[in-house]
Amino acid sequence: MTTTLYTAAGSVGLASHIALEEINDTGKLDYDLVLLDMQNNEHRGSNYKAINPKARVPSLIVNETVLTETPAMLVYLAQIAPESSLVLPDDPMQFALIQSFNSYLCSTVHIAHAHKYRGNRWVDDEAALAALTANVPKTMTDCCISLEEHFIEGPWVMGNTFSICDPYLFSIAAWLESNGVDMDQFQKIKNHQEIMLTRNSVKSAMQQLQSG
Ligand SMILES: N[C@@H](CCC(=O)N[C@@H](CS)C(=O)NCC(=O)O)C(=O)O
Repeated sequence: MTTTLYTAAGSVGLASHIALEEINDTGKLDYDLVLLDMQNNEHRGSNYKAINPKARVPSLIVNETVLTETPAMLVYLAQIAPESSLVLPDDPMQFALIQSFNSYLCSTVHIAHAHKYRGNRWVDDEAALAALTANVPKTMTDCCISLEEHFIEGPWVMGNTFSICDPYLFSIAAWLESNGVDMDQFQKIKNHQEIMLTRNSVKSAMQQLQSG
């Protein structure tokens, strides 16, 4: 089996990258990492669009299959490595809660963040674009309130057990300060960032991004 992750520094690809490193801790999966230069729009070039026509990162290529969308990639990685820290719960409701959290990150929090840098996906008009961007600190703060009050149990998202929610939250939490969120209001997210930074998988992924 060949596995390749296409990702970029500062992107949500970090979630799947950390997940791959979690699996590597058990010595079970070799994978190739391809870092795209998003600042120079490499993800919009014809080479990458031949792989992922959506021109977004990440993409996970397993043999001939191209898998996109972070929640799907995380579940796939957990399913192929049940002996790793990513193991999925057998209980249907526990698994549904994991899906619920990751769906919220994908469909709501990531989109609220995209309004800051990619607002022209939604509006062309300059005044509308400025209004959309100006609202980002508020919408992202609202998302964080929801994460803290309704989702994150602590210390890990699902309580005492690490799960595929944790690399995802860590990747998105890295954007919060630049989105104008006052992190002092969100102690659970801050604690989560701290414990994630102690994991080998996170250290290793971040080192690869820095030296890439
Ligand atoms: N729903 C996708 C979102 C992927 C996505 O939008 N990635 C951003 C980077 S965080 C991207 O590729 N942006 C490039 C662009 O909009 O041009 C996922 O969860 O994987």
